[in-house]
Amino acid sequence: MMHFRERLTELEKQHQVLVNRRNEALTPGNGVYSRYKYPVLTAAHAPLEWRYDLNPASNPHLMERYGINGVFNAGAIKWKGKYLMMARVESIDRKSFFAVAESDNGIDNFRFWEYPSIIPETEDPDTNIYDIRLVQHEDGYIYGLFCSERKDPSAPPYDQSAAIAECGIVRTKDMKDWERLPDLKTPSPQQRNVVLHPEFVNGKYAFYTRPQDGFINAGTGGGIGFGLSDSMENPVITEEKILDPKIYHTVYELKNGLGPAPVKTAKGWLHLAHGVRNTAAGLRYVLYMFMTDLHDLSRVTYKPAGYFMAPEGEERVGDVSNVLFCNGWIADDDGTVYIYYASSDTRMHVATSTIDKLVDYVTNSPADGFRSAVTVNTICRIIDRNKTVVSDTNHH
Ligand code: M1P
Repeated sequence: MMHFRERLTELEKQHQVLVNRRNEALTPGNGVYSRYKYPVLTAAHAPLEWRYDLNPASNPHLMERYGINGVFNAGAIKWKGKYLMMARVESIDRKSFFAVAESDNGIDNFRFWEYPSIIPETEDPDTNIYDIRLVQHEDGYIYGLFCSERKDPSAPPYDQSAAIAECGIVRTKDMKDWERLPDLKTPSPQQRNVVLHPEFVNGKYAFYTRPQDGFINAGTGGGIGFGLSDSMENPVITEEKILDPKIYHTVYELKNGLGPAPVKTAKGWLHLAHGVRNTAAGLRYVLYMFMTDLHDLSRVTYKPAGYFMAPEGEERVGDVSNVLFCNGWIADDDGTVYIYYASSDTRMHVATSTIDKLVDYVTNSPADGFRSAVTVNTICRIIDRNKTVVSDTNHH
């Protein structure tokens, strides 16, 4: 049997190999973004100090004492020159919490900070917290909006899964000390995927919401909503306007939700969202993009047909298979965009693009025609146009 010291050396070696592994872009890709060979953050990236009692006296077999089940759905921000992900870390007890991992280049060598983030509770403690969206607001704070889940107090005793999802809010100036604010109040009984807009709108705080009737089912809710609140200390939205509804026979037929906070470009606000449809194999989550007007934030100006990214290869398999989810991206000063997406509620990946490419993709890709005949027509027009391109190319 391996001795304590040998086991520790082996565990440390494997951990170092993992966190030091260089990532590489996969080519040629689809021209819109590049996927990367390796996931950027996984359960195995969690420091050994979180999982093991490293004292040979109290843990002679060097057993894992508190395992990590998954690392996914991370918020992201560039902070003091480093690329930070604030991941949803799920331990073996099914509880999620947040932990920051940082990298110098945004594509590899992500390392968790020494301790997970300490998120204060409200008077009504959250049972579970997840899916934080980080926003550097123009008021000077970094806000984190996340899903706070509690047991539904009105559920009968035989129903142990009914829950209520609400939007929890924290803020910080240093990414370390988090101040908890009251949960957001909206006209909807439940909320998930709530995102703060980075700028004031008519002196108010603007939110993207996702009203829903039930914990899983959006019911009469669904769609990405938009609403305003006078303050963050008493966050209340009295009116929610749906800016991007769920639509029959699309990739966002069952429900949808905004991903990270939108990125401002000369042509409009770039949005990344997830769309969900039901299948015989369960729910399928894909990512899609759209753009909103610079002055009327609730007006969608461009929206390409279908998905931007869907689960591929090993991304398709995990705790909740067939899911891509994104709640963090970083638009860098040089125009590079780092899209941090999770696959199957299990691990984090990165895809890179640029503002120019994403604006080109969103503004020049054909919109959804909602019927097979329109899709065929769109593809025929692309073929027709390519005939002239091909004869021109041959001519030269
Ligand atoms: O399991 C897939 C996702 O399901 C929920 O997302 P939504 O509210 O849009 O359905 C969330 O629990 C999310 O964390 C999870 O990845």
